[in-house]
Amino acid sequence: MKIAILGGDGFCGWPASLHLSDLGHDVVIVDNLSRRRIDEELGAESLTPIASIEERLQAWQEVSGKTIGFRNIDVAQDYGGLRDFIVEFAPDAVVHFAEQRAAPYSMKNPRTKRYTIDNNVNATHNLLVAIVESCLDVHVVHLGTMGVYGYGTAGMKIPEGYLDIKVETDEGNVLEQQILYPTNPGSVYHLTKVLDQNIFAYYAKNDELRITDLHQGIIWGTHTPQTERDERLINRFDYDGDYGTVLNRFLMQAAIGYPLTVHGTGGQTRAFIHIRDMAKCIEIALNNPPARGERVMIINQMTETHRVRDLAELVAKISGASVERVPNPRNEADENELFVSNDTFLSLGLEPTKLAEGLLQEVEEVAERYAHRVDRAKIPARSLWTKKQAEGVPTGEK
Ligand code: NAD
Ligand code: USQ
Repeated sequence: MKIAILGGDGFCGWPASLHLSDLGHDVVIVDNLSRRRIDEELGAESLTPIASIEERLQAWQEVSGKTIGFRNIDVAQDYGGLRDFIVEFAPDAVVHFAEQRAAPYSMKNPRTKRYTIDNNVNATHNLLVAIVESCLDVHVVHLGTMGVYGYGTAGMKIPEGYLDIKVETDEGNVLEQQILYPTNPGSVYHLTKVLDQNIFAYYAKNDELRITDLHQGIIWGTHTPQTERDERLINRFDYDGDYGTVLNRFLMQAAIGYPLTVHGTGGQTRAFIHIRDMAKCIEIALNNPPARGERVMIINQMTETHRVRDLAELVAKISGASVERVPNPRNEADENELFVSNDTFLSLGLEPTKLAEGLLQEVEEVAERYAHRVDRAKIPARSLWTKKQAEGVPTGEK
């Protein structure tokens, strides 16, 4: 297949690109390197020393004999560039990772809120318009999030996108239909994924685009079999208070002797998936596209759920780290249950890589190896969700 990977320089996009190239697909990465610029803006680099995109691609060529193309296009701002690329490359599929993905960054200040909405919504919409304009039949595989639903429970597993409902009409008849499962986003970032969902539904209906929306849980781990093949192929490992995600942060904190930062009571339950399974899921999704004219295929891309304090206790047990409960900077429920249906990927052959001590230790070892690169001042999460939390102090940001 000819596959364009939007956001292929990122934490998920890079290992997914290598995985698909390794399988023999013709892969081109499209990325504007904005994530690397945000590293500079925050003064917080990846824990692992990631090579430049040029060096990464050169290294992949050397170790695998395969070529991955690269185009520096801002898919949110440069519509013409994106459309011309789609027409010229004529991909069978586009995997869309190219969004600002950190909830804390999206809540930092007025500028980052507006950037996250502008970037994410425009990136998604531009892609769909470009495909329609190209008149090509391209399967879009988008990375969405479990967080569109707000981690609540309605006494049932969160289904894969759609909810069967019965309503009584004004005439007193009972009408049965399926609707998108109700959303309840918990950050501006998660809100963009809710908006994406509606954009997808519209273009699947109006233009019969073939779209798969993967509602992914929190990724943990860092290596995949391909990124391990050469130091220059190493994947990004975010640990800072904005981009670091919870389990990788705990493993990094354990590695450097920093108390594990549990927000609030740690009763938050979240969905997780290992980075290797993420790449496998993308492969499976690409091999199982919806038909033209079908509604958006929504698949829950997660393999297990865990409570934050249980993860902290597990990491503390295997590493001897201490656990510290810090005031929660977010506006989120202290405690929640989470039950998620993930039947589609299991039925299509995914064999989940479940949380195991060995794998946790592997990530901790990566963190230990690069511990000298940690800036401890960047570890605390300082992005506050509400003005109330900031005691009404205006940010002064334009
Ligand atoms: P990332 O920030 O590491 O990667 C995103 C990439 O997209 C970066 O390389 C960035 O430069 C690029 N990008 C952003 N805006 C762009 C634009 N306008 N034009 C071109 N390139 C652009 O993020 P990630 O962790 O790899 O996440 C990828 C996707 O997966 C995101 O959409 C995210 O919402 C989703 N996701 C991630 C996780 C996770 O735990 N990391 C979990 C669930 C879903
Ligand atoms: N948390 C802590 N301590 C920390 C960091 C986080 O207790 O040091 C808590 C948070 O308060 C939250 C939970 O852990 O309750 C998860 O936070 P996170 O930063 O690991 O994950 P989240 O903000 O939800 O975002 C991440 C990705 C995002 C993706 C989402 C999937 O950054 O791109 O969409 O996971 S999901 O959570 O399923 O919505």
